[in-house]
Amino acid sequence: MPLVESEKIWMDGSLVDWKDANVHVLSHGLHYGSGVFEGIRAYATENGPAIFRLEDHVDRFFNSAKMLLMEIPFSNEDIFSAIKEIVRVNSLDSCYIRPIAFLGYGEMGLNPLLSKTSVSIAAWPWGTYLGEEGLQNGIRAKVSSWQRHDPNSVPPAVKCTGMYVNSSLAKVEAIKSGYDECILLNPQGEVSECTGENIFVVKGGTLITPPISSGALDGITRASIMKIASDLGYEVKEQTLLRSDLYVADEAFLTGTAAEVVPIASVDDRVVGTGKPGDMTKQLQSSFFAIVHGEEKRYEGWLEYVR
Ligand code: PPE
Repeated sequence: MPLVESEKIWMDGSLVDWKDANVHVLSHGLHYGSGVFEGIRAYATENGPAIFRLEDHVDRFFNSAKMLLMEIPFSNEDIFSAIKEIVRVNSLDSCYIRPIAFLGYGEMGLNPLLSKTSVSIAAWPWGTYLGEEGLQNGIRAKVSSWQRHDPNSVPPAVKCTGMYVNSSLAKVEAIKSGYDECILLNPQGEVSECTGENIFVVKGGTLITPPISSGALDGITRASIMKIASDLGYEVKEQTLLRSDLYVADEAFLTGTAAEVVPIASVDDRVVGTGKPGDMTKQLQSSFFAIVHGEEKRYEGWLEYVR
């Protein structure tokens, strides 16, 4: 799917035309993967576009930078308002938002401390990440032959551009072997997450997701689903999972900002449950979509209205 362009991109404090949002080929981030980013969505509501859990995304953005000792030359408040502004100026009702901070042009060589950080924020309409069919009926997943990063090589908690080579390898493996998505295990063989999503299973009525210490990103959709499920009265556990736990789960699904909430129909060709989206999955999926569209007043605190 080609990118649907919008008009303006926020770059280091100014609004520039989409086509002019360029960087130098000797930018540090391009050579060494020295960038941190976020993926955020805004959804249409009856009060105009609302950004989902903006504060949490901005906090995670700054924490990623902190872990890399990357200095962001803007305050948390500056980035928060710039994100709202970019949705507003592009007159977008619903969109995906991509803030990125990366080391720019200035010095080459591995030492990142010599380069200045550039920040940009783009927003554009982005439809269903894993396809409408997947969202409705579930996707076919495969356990990847690639492992998630060991926390002593690159911390999985950092949403850093360079570490997505690992996710891309796994994504390509999935596609080339006829699956929709890969699940990655950590070096100890525990389930961590998918290429760009967290993973959940349902077993005996309990909702289970691997702990962050298994190498998963502290997903904001993950945290939202855990809260929604517990508000609905379900038992929710963070528990280490092995790949065999996925094979015999009653239900499974993945969560992410881009992907949203997507049922998993099979893992390594083992049908999960009935192979159709399970009851809890469907209920959590529909609550999630109602909440992001502003239809559930008790979760209003998660919405940041743009107008
Ligand atoms: N794990 C990984 C590795 C990941 O990249 C994401 C988000 C998640 C879990 C879910 O986190 P959250 O969005 O806070 O619920 N992946 C982003 C990038 C996707 C892309 O293709 O680019 C996203 O969903 O925006």
